[in-house]
Amino acid sequence: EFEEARKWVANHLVFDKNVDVNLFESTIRILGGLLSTYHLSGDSLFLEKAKDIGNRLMPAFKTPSKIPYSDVNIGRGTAHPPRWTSDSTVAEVTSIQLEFRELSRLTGDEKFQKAVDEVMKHVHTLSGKNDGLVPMFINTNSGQFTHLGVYTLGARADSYYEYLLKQWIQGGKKENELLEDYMRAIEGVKKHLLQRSQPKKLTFVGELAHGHFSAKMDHLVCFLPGTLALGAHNGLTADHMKLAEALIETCYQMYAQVETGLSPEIVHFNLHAQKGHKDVEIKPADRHNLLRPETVESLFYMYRFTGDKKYQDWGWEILQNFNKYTRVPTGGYTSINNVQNPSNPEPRDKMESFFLGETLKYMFLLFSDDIDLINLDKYVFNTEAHPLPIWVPA
Ligand code: DMJ
Repeated sequence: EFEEARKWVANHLVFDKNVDVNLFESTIRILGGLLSTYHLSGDSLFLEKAKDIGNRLMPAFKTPSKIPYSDVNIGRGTAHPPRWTSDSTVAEVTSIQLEFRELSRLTGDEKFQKAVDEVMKHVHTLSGKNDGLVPMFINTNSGQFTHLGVYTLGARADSYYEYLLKQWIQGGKKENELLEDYMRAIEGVKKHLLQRSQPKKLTFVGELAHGHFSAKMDHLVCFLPGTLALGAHNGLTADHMKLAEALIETCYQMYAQVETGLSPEIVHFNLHAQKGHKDVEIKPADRHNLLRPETVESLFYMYRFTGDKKYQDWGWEILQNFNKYTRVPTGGYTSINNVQNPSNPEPRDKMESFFLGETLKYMFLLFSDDIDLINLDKYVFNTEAHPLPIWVPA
C-alpha cells in the first residue's frame, strides 16, 4: 500500500495549481505528512515535495505585521485573509511552527523557521492575554489581538497551547519563552476555566466571555489531557499529570453518557444537580460527531505514560461504537449528525482525513505495548498526528 501511495505522490501530486488553500490546514496535513513520511521512509521524494509545498505557502507571511494570512493561492503565489475580515485565527498562525522549523533544519534554508519564529516572538509580547490565555483572533495589519475578552481551549485557540509545549520539546527544551507561555497558560486554565460538574463532579474546561463563565466544552479541548501528560513526562510539575487524569475521565464521559457512546461536537456541563439529569447536556445544533481524534489521542498518551489498562479499555469501547454507528458497509467511515439516536445516527457521507491521519493512528498506537512504535522521547506528533523528530532526543 505504501508503494502504491508513493507512486501516486511521485506521478500525480502536483502543487502548481491555481487554487486557494488554507495555510494552517495545508501545513499540518500536507507539509507535516510529507516531512513525517520522509523521516519514516528515508525517501527523498517526500522531502522534495515538502520543500515545494513549503515554498508555495510562504507568500502567506507577506503581511504588514508578518502575522500570516489564512489563505494562499499555491499556483499564483498570492495570499489573502478571509473575504469578510483581515483577521487570522490565533490557533492557525501559532500551529504551523513544528513543520516550518523542521523544513528549515532539513533544507538548511532558514527562511521557513524565521517566518514562524517571528510569529511566536510577536505573540509572546502581545497584550490582551488573560493570565496566559489568548483571544481567538489576531489582525494581520496591526498584529494585535482582536475580539478581546473571550477565552477558550477549544476551536480557534486549542493548538496554540499544544504547540507551545511541543516546540519547546522539539527544540531540546531550550526555548524558555515557549515554556513560560505554556506554564502561564495552564495556570490561567486552572484559575479561570476549570469547574466541576454535577452529579459526577467531573473536572472540565469551560469558556470565559467578558468575565462570564460558560460551562461549554468543545470535543476539541480533549487534546489537553494528552498535552498535559506529555509535559509532565518531560519534567513539568506532577500536578499537570493529576489534571490530565481528571480531564481524560471527563472526555471519556462525553462519550459514555451519550446514547450511541459517541461524543457530540460540543457539550454543556451541569453545574447543579437536577433529578434525572446527567453531567453532560447536548444542544440540538451540537449533536454531530465528525470522527474527531482528541479523546483517543489523549488516551494514547495516558496509556503510554501510566500503563493503566483502563485507557485501552475506554479506547476499545469508543472504537466499537465508531464501528457500530459510523462504519459504511461499502467501505470507510462517515461523520454522523446525531449521536443521540442509535436507531438513526444520520450518516453524512463524509469522512474527514483526520480520521485516518489521527483517530485510527492513535487507536493503533493505544493498543500497542511497544514504546518504540514512535518513541515519545524521540518524536513529537504535530497536531495532525504526524511524528517529527525531536532535535535533541532524550
Ligand atoms: C485536526 O485537523 C487537528 O487535530 C487540529 O488541531 C484540530 N482539528 C482537527 C481534528 O479535530
